[in-house]
Amino acid sequence: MSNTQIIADSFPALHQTIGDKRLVYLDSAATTQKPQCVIDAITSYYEHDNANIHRGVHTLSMRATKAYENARQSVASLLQASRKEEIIFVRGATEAINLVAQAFARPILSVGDEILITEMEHHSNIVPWQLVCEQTGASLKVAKVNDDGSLNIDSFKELLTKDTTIVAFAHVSNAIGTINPIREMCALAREVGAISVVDGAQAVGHIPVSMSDVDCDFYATSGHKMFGPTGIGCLYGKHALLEEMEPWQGGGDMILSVSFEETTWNNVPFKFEAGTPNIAGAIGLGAAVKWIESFGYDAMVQHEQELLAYGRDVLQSIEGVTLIGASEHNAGVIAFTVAGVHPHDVGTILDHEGVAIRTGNHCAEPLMRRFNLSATCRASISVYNTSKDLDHLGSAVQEAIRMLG
Ligand code: C6P
Repeated sequence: MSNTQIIADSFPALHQTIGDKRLVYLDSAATTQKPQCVIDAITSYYEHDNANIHRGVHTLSMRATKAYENARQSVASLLQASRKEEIIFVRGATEAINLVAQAFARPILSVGDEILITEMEHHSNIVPWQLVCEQTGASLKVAKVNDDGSLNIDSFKELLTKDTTIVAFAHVSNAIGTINPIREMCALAREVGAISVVDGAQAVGHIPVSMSDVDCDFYATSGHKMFGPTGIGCLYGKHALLEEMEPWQGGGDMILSVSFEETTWNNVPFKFEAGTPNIAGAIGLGAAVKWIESFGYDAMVQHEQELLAYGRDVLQSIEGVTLIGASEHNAGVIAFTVAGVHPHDVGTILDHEGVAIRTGNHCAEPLMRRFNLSATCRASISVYNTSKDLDHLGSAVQEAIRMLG
């Protein structure tokens, strides 16, 4: 049995048929499948340790608190944060970016300030900034994307000025897979005194990321895109910045003391975790981190890069298929169109063949417009995929062309 087969075996949802066809799951950019150890960690929490955290003196509460805080430590180690207090549990990358926009950016922005993003952002890294611009009078600037899907770094540099207060960009584009040079981009932001916010939703489940190396100010992740459960993610923030910030939501656990006259805040990170958090989600995420570590990023990158090259070849050899934004530095995302067949129809026919891909604008409408498209097909790869999956994708696309092209 090949290594990849052993890996695929630990993801129970992959072992099913769609109609009479083997499931070929190529939609990991939307959400990854979950390894058995993550499912077991969540089940075990509910079966044995279910209790609220940070509040109880009883055994279950102490066990739950320990597991939740261990998960924070695991994420901090994976991201090479300098301390675990720099990790705030949130619902996902969307909530992480909104937290920064409202709790960090909103109080410091005013008319004349600029927020720089790029054309390849997910709506989650556009709309929170538009909201905060409306609230403060700051303005939004957008760096261009090249025809091959890479960032136009000259455009990025040109738009960085003394007025730039915040620079927010994806580590990896969800729609086309471009890996951005985030270390260089954060350094450029620092040169003009701007704060960097990296949307890492599509990175951590595929490539190693080190906060100490990248030296960004904030970094957002989604647990469900890194083999963890939905409804949990993390915001990394530099400790000094988190200390300065006011909380963004009020409630239990985020306070030290409350009176009608004066309320004082709890320490970082609890100041940003009002209310009962997603305890089971955090524990599941902790298990996902351990799974990533045991697999190892070297093996992950090698496997996904081989499959990316293979998948591009498979699709490019089909007449009528055009790859979109297939840059050199790309994670395992293949965006494509099929001449004469709408992406949604391609997706439907592929589903009949057991192949799961995503079609549409991928919550990146401005990027679609940049390529004069309204939608694309997107096949996204993870560690459990094989070259056979990509062969299957190729035959299913040929079937779509035969039926509708
Ligand atoms: N992209 C996709 O199919 P949430 O929904 O909060 O977990 O993540 C939002 C998000 C933010 N940034 C990037 C780069 C993303 O890819 C996503 C989620 C999914 O591409 C669902 S739209």
